[in-house]
Amino acid sequence: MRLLPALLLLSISSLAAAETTEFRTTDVHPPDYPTVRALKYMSDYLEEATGGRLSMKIYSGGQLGEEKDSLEITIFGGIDINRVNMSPLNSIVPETLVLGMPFIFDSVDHMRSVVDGPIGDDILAALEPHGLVGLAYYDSGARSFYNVVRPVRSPADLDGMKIRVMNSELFVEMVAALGANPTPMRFGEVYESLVLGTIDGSENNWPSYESTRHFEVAGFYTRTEHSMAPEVLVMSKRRWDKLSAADQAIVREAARASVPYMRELWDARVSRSREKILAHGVEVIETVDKTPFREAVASVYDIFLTTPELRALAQRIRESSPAAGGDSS
Ligand code: GTR
Repeated sequence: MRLLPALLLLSISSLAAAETTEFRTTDVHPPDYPTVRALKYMSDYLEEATGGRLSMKIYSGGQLGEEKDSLEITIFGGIDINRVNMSPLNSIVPETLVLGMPFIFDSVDHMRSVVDGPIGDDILAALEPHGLVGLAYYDSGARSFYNVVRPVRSPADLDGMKIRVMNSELFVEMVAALGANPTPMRFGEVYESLVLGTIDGSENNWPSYESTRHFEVAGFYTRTEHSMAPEVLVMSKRRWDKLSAADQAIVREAARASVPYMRELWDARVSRSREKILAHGVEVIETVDKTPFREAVASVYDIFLTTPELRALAQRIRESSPAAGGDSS
């Protein structure tokens, strides 16, 4: 008689222990890319911290769709964790625009200190009312222009070129302001479009330009470094709300723990990608006068920073720049 409750308890607790959760996770990059390796690190961390109860099933290479589409699925709860660039979030969460603004950061270090500080936290918190919980920022370095036509040394060289951009109005206007024809397109379609001549060029950081083999087709790369829109790791709020407070804390901790690992991989990958690109014979314009580019795109600040809150966020970033003697608070 007295055994029964004890047995019942035992079976309930072993059931709970056996119940494992694998978060459905997506990334457009291939398995060896720094973001995907960092997701694996996060999954291992989760697994270890919970004795195997929580982990992540990672679908890399855009198997669950390209960023704009997979973000919508994440908001509706069909994907649990999504690693995307901030830019496809621009139309959903206005605060994310600020991080992609042209030339807003002085350097990668400046960008990292901003996303690591209170400004970064405020922007992650702004995702929540839109159905996404911001877990951490990953790195994306600086984005620069590349094309199949000619070396770009000034905005005039971009004149009339068809340049692929991410699904973000900010990038559309930025490229238009430089005199080129912006073409929003999914990341996975760019290689073929360069080969077919549907577009003349695109813009991205060294690792993405290399991993996608765009450098084999588009042989002119100019270090304009016009945007440092970072990557972000988001979780579906629907999924998040079903977790216990303790598990939410573990998920946040695992995401944060993966950031230094990601940055280490990122820095190494930037150097390796660069070497590979140079060895292939790409004409890299290393030093370019950024002033005419900066001046040409200044108008996008007025187009997109339409509220006092957005302008204040941008100003906080500018004031935190090492050149302005700031600290990212
Ligand atoms: C990469 C970024 C991807 C995606 C891609 C693109 O640098 O890591 O998340 O945004 O650029 O241009 O679509």
